[in-house]
Amino acid sequence: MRLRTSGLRPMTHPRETLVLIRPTCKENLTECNVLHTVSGLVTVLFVAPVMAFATSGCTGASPQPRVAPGHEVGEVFRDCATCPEMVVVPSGTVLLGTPKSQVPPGVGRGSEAQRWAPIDAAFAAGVYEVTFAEWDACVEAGGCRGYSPRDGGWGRGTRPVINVNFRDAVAYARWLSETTGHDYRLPTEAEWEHAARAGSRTLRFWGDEEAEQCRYANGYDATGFAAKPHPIARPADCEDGYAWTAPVGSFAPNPFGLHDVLGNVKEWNNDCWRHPAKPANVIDLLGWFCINGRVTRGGAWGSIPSLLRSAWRGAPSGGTRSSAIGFRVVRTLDPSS
Ligand SMILES: [Ca+2]
Repeated sequence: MRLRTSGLRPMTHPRETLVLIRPTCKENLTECNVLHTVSGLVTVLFVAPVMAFATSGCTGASPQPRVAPGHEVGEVFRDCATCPEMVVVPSGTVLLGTPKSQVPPGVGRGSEAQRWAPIDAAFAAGVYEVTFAEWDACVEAGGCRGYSPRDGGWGRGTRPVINVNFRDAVAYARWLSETTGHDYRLPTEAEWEHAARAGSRTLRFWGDEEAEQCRYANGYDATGFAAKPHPIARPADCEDGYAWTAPVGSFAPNPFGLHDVLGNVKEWNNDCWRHPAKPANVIDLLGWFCINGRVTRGGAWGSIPSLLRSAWRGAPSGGTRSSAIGFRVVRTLDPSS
């Protein structure tokens, strides 16, 4: 076992608050927003009884970050020679979504609404997006449906695997589980966003600004524009050096030590797309297919800056095989693993 330290940094950015854990109900924007606006003597005299009542409804709040017994946050491991490198992240109750005032134009109303979500499973996340080398090892071992996806002429090896649909990604996770005896799978939306945010409440794990994008993410930048000018789409005002996919880990990691959570390729999640404020569709619950598409997250090499945000949500058909979509696996941890 070793601990990842190179990618970790103290979460002390003035606009970055540790939000892994809901400390009190006062932090809940939907349940307790009114309480936030009251302070001092007024709070003591008039609001305390209301606060006591309101906080009594905050069931499920996590008093401490949760980590599977026997594991440490930042612990990095690999379950086999050709398996993805994994890092342990904390669980807890986390804040997802984008503040209403910061939702970019064009994003569907309320589709990124802020909400608290419990992350019940202790888990480890892939440090990198699954690569062609890892996918090809799966195929050589008889897994992954024997499917060899095209690389677009961009190369294989450490580049993220592309042209894989949702079922392909699930097949890879299933093969990993069978090979290692551990529970590998695709992340839920909440797990993905939690891992991508790594404690940040800003639009991106490095802050709100686009200016720093080229240090942390491979998106549609000056390099991409030079290779493929778009008449309308505005590239990031910087140069990241990659017009298409980049080898995984080419950019700085987030505070959890995860690389390329934003940019490079969009990543399949295990959830059907639905509006956060609406119940799941009956057809979705049947598990046959997702009526509104499968969720992808993170944006890709061709994504404009407004899509390279922690809360951005894509919804392609689960059967889509695209040069802009890949995936990252997670592994459920339990005390015996
Ligand atoms: Ca780029």
